[in-house]
Amino acid sequence: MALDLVISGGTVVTAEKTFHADVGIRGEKIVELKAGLSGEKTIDAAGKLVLPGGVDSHCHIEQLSSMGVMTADDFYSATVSAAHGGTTTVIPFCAQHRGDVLAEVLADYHSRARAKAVIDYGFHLIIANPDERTLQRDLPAAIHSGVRSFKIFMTYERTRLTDEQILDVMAAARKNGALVMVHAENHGVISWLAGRMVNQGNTLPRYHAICHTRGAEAEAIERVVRFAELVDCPILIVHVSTPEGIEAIRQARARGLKVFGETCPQYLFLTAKDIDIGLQGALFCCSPPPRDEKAQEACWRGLKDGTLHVYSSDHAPYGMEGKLPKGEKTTFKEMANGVPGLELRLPLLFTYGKNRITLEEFVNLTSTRHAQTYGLYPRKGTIAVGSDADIAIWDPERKVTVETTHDRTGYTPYKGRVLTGWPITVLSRGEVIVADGKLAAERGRGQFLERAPSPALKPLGRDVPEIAQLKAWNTPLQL
Ligand code: DUC
Ligand code: ZN
Ligand code: ZN
Repeated sequence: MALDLVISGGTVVTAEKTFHADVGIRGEKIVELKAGLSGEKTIDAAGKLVLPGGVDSHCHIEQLSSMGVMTADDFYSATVSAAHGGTTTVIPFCAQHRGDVLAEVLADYHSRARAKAVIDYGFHLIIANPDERTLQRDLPAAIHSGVRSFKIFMTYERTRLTDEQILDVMAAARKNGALVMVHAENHGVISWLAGRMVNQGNTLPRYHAICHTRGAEAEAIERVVRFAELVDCPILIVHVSTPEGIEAIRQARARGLKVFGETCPQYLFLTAKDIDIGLQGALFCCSPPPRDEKAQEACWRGLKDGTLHVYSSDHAPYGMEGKLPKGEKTTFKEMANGVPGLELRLPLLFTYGKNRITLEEFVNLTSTRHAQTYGLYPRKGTIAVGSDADIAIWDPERKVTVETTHDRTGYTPYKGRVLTGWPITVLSRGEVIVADGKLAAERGRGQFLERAPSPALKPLGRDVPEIAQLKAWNTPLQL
């Protein structure tokens, strides 16, 4: 049967290897990978890199924050922005707030995303209300419907869970085969310092970075690792920002535990100095905050040695109303937390990673590992026969001076940077959705991805001494 489309003459890069081949596409799938293919249509990729589309496993889209602020992006604008940056799959969050019924939250996100997304998407959950119904009924049902991961918070007044609730949620994840993603920062440290700062009249955004201490991150990671060990539940620590936090993950892994780490562009490319520009620093505030050059180096090292497993955007897009709701009177405690990053995640790493990571590592960190970790591989995250034809064709020499992006925040923290290397043509399931920088995708064409249990996330089957003792007494712990 004839091929519908051939991407010819390019250099294909996967997480394993770089090779010359044409990519033959029929319908939505890659069906051949070899030289000399011909098809109904051809895209000439001579001199270009042919990479799997990015998979962004941490982004907030059309989500209400715990403080009641809606993201500037909806499922249309966010996915359009992602596509322009070479990302073809997103996994945003369905956020349960205290008092919310999880099943209703999930249904609501499904209906909004279905109507608007231009690229494929899965979902994680945010669990803020782990009541009986959530734990026994809605969470297992969601997991079995392909939403196989959820995030919990150790800080934020309105979303944080108690230690007992964290253990409950981990037990539900363990029983039903899901991954727990953790926002690990010590709540007491942050709120104690923040209270003192505001009382002293220190209200500018720069004090946000003071309150979210390095130690607060490391302490929470160390604590939650012990919980995960007790329940024998794999976890992924999101948005890791400090050498101390990375070291805590490294040590957990050295003890053989399944503890994964994630970092984001803001921890590689921004520092706390970006926040220290008066009130406008709010535009650079996220949690945890960007740190310093030493922390950036630690993040690069963590990515290189695998302690940090994935590189995601943590796109949390808020416009000026979310950032400065009270104008000049806004204190750092009232700003919406987060920075946009969906579109520039890949071009930033491509540019600044040149002398640090290989092209294969680039693909692994931006695409393949996400698909593997979150149960989408090999449908997503690679260029292989049988995979979805989700492909970004990169011009490695294209220079772009960052001015604006396609999201709706109205700003980018990376304005003025000169990036080298850009995805010029992007395909999703065989369809060109960005052609030489121009959108060619219809609203609502993106599909929901029911995710499989990830083989990487099987529990270890290793008990802490107390759980082993219970088993020896024939009175095992009931999760
Ligand atoms: N955590 C996130 O993951 N994103 C934005 C803000 C936050 O605290
Ligand atoms: Zn978080
Ligand atoms: Zn986030």
